[in-house]
Amino acid sequence: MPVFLSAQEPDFEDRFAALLAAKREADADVDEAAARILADVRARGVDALIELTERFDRLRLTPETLAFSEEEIDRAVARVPPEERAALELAAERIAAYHRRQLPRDESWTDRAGATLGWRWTPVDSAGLYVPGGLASYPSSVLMNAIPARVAGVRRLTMCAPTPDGQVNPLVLLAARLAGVDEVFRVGGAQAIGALTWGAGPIRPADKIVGPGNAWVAAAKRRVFGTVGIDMIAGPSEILIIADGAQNPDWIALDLLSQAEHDESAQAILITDDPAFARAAAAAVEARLATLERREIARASWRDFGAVIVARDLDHAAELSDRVAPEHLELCVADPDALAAKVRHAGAIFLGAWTPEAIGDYVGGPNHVLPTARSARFSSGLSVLDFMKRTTIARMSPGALAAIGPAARTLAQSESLEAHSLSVAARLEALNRGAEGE
Ligand code: HSO
Ligand code: ZN
Repeated sequence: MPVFLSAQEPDFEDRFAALLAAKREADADVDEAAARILADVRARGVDALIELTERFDRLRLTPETLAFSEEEIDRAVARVPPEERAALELAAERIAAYHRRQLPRDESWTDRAGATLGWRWTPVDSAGLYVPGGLASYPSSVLMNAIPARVAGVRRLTMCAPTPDGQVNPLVLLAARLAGVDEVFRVGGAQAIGALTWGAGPIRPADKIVGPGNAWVAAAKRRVFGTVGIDMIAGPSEILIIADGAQNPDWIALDLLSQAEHDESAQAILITDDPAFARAAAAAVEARLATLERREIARASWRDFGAVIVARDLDHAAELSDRVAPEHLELCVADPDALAAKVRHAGAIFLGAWTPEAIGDYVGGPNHVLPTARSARFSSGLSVLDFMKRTTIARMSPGALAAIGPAARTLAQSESLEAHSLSVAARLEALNRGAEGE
């Protein structure tokens, strides 16, 4: 049974706090194994990669067959039914259009002291995109990770995906094509992260590694962070829905289940101001669970981590939601804009009854790689900026140096850094000499 909470009950605060503190992911202790694999790839390069791929994916590769050839991709892509191709193309266009608006602007101005200041954005040279194998190999996630990189102007985009027993999802390869991925390698796991970090045979090092993965991949990404950039370590999916009593309980139930079906550790929470609606929605979830294809996964998630909360009113619902800081927040209420204005912490907000979160997973346009496990309190979803960095720029005129240089000298002296002080002083003296000579 999911948790039922009502703001009317005296122990509400304690039970809500317990819900917030609930640990959803057992940390698989794979850090040592990931470290060993990374060290092996770093030391032995492509030989280690080939051995590990044979061991884990039962696939014998050579340095020549590590990458998919263009012909192999052509053949796989040709197997994609037209309807799926068209859907993926629509998704790719909409995601690209949304992300183009995120491109940041360079700035430059001259202040009153005469200093010209600013900053300039440049993309990373190369990005590595990890795509998990098996059930979690989502073509939509390939688009969501690769398109922002392309829009940012990343020159080389490398994808690594395991192909256990040689199996590939043709849609994943089509998504890579549509998103402009330059090269695709048949390697997965911590070994792929090692190859993207230090290079191995035909796989060249990347500056930034993004994309979801299993516990080994996550551990490897944590370890290589600093040598390369990484996006984030994404946890199991979450949805929080604030709904008023006028909603269709079946729609809300399906939206809750759309995240619950991702993972047994996913979390779906409904907050409403209407106790009768809370009961109706919970009943609708049970009814849908009876027939859903992924009912085993969804039921476990709903049973262990689901929650139905009756708040005092919608303002209270927004306050509670902020304390959760959910990955996805649906506002299914009469005036979603007014309620959204009160929300401060959420990865993505979906306004109104006609915006199911599933639209955002595929074709809405915003990114579906979002902060989980309450990290929306301090971080954001994947964007074009994740593939760019900012260089600051400063230029002093002689007048500007004369105006602000003395303060720099004073501070340098107070930090006992003599060369700092002298490098400013030498110039100030030259300026003074010039002035005297006039
Ligand atoms: N909802 C997931 C992304 C996804 N959904 C991919 C379907 N496919 C991320 O939170
Ligand atoms: Zn989803």
